[in-house]
Amino acid sequence: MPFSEHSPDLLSSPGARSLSPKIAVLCHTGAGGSGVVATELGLKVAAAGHEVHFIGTAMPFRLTGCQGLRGPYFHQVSNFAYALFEQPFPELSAANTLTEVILEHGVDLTHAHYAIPHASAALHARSITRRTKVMTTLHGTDVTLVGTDPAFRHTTRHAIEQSDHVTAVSHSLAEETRAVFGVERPIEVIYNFVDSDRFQRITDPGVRARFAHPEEALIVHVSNFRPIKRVEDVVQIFARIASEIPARLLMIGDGPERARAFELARELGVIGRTQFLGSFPDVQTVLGISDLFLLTSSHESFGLAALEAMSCEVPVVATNAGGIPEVVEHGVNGFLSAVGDVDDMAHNALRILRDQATYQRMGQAARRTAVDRFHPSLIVPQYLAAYRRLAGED
Ligand code: GMT
Repeated sequence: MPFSEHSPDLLSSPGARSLSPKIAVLCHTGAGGSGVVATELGLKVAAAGHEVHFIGTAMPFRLTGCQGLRGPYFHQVSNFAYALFEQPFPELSAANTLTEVILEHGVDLTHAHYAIPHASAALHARSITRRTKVMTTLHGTDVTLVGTDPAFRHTTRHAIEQSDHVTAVSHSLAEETRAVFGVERPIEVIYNFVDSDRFQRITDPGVRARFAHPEEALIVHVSNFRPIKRVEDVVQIFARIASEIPARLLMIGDGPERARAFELARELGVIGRTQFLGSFPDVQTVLGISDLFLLTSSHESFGLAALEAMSCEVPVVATNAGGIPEVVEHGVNGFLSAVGDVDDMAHNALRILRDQATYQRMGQAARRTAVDRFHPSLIVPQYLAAYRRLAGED
C-alpha cells in the first residue's frame, strides 16, 4: 500500500523520527536472489532506524507479513495500459513511481538492486528530482546474461557508469563487470548475508518425517529453474546417488526448466523419490532438515541459496562457477566440480552422505562459514557505511 494512504503524522511525530538517510529500494519482487537480498537488507536497514520505501511491481516475495506501522513501506509501481503501447515500459513506470516517493517522502538515497531496469529507472528519477543519490548493487545475471545481450549492453554500461556508487555481491562478479563493460570506476564488493538465527538446523524429527524416512538422505535444490541453473544435472546427480543409497530429492522453486527436470526424473526412474515443492518464502524449514544442497549452475555470481543451506549445517556440492568458490570451500564445507561433471558431483555427494564423520565435519564447517563470514552483523554495516558516505554524512 503506498505510504500516502497511511497517516503522514506517523512519521512526522517526534517519537517516530527516522535516521538519515531515508532510502528507497528498487528490486525485482519474485523469488530470485536479488529480490531476496534487497528485502532482507531493507528489513535490517529499517530495523536499524532508517525509513525504507520498497518500490516494485508487486510486494517483494519475502516482505509479506514483515511490515509495521513505521515501515518498511511498499509502493506498487503504477502502470498505464494504452492500446498504442505494444509493451509495458517497466523502467519508465518504476522511474515515475520512484519520483513520486522521492518527492513525497524526501528520500535521499535510492538503492537499485539489479542494473536493468532498476538502476536505469533510479538514474531517470535522479535527473527528474535532482535530489536522490543512486547506489546500484549488481547481482549477477544483470551483468553476465542481460548486460551482455546487445539489447541491453549500452544501457547496462551507462547505468553502472552513472550510478553514484556501485557494489557487486562477489569479487568474481566485480571482475566480470569490469571485463564485460570495460568500466574502470570502483566497484565495492559486499557479500550477501544470511540470518543465522532464522536459518538453522531443525532437530524435530517430526518435521523431517514429512519428507523422508530416518534412514534416507534428504537432498535439496533451490532455484528459479532457469537454463543457467542446469536443473537436469541436479536430477542426473540425484539418480546416481539414489542408485547407491536410500535418498530423496526436494526441488524448491519454479521456472521454465521445471517440466524438463520432472520428465527426466520420470525417465531415470526417480520420480517417486523426488518432490517438486514450488516456491515459498520460509525455505528455512526445508533447508533446516536437509542433508545436502546441490547447486549445478553454469554461472553463479554468489549462490545465496547455498549459503542459506550452509547456515542450516547443510554441506554443498556445487560447480566451481563464478563466485561460488568465494562461498563454498572445496573439501571444507562442500565440494566443487567442473560445470556439467555430474559423475564427479555424484561421487562427492556420496563421499559426504556415506560417511557420518565427513557429513558432520562439513555440516559444522558450513555453519561456521555462514556465521563467521556472512552474518548480517558483518555485512549490513558495510551497506550502512556506504549509505552514509553517499549521503555525505561521513
Ligand atoms: O539466480 C538467479 O537467477 C536469480 C538472481 C537474481 O538476480 O535474482 O540471483 C543472482 O543474485 C543472487 C543474490 O545476489 C546471487 O546469490 C545469485 O548467485 C545470482 N544468480 C546468478 O548469478 C545466476
